[in-house]
Amino acid sequence: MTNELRIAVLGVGMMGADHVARISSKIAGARVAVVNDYFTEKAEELAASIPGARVVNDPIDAIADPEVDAVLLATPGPTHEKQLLACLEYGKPVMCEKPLTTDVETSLAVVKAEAELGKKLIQVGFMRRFDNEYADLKALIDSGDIGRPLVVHCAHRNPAVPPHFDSAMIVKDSLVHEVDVTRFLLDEEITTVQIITPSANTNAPAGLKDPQIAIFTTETGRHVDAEVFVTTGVAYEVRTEVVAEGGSAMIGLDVGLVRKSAPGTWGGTITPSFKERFGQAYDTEIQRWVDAVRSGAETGNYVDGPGAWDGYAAAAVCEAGVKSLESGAPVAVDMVPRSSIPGA
Ligand code: ISE
Repeated sequence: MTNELRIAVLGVGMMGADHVARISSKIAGARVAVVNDYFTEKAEELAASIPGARVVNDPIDAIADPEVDAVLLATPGPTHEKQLLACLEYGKPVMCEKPLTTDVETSLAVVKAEAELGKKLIQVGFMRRFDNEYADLKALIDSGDIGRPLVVHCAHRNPAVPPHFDSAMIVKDSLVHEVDVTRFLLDEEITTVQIITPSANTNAPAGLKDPQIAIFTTETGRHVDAEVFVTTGVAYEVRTEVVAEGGSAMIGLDVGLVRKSAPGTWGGTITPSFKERFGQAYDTEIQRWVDAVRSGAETGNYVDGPGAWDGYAAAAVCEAGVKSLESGAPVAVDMVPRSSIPGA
């Protein structure tokens, strides 16, 4: 494709608006052609600030629009199934912010619909795979230099979350990234999940089970633990340590510049949110997606990164996680084998 990719951005809340700004200022070979949001005024205000962008009020009309080449979905999760199926129906490549859909059954239906089409059109926005530090860690593991990984320790801390965030959302919205990181780094599926809830943070909203400690077991019996703590009141922190047979490696120290100054103090800055911590990852993710879509007609491949299957696997692990949250016991992940869906 020689022309710029014309993207429809559906949903312009925090993430969608961030992607609109990114596409308009940093991404080569693409522009925002259409903006859609449930709140029309918000869409109109944003479109007015982007040369050549217009508002289409109905999300399915935006997907079907003949002057739209690809779709970026940053709409609420419950709308994804219908919108993804529409993207498949109209043959539009789509970058879908997580979750793929909000439950396992509909995620599987989307995987099957894409497989039947025989074309990979869906990419899921698990952006950590594009973060330079995670990419380095993955390359180190794949090089074999530290031997076979046996254990992974993850820490995932948010300073605060919106008021509607409940205990299950800690699993589906936050822990889900550790699920994807585990599958990405270890290249195998997660088979059981246990979630332990220690004494809750007294500064968290009443009833919120925060922090949570998740334990995953993988197909070959490897162990992953993840501390997810979303009301620390401090900063955004994401760390991963891999312990292998021939050494260990850690990313996410997030130290940046360390300043020493009189009278005898030292320190640096703290990262406020995922928008800053993973800014580079989002930029790389969207640029690589745009490049893949632009060359898709020749290569037959419209994704460069996690696809619908990865979204389904994450949904299945999170469903087991939510069950474990209620019982505290390990819960087996219920997933169909990938080989049962030709083309998935
Ligand atoms: C948020 O929705 C994200 O996706 C962030 O990456 C994650 O770190 C945060 O915990 C979630 O709430």
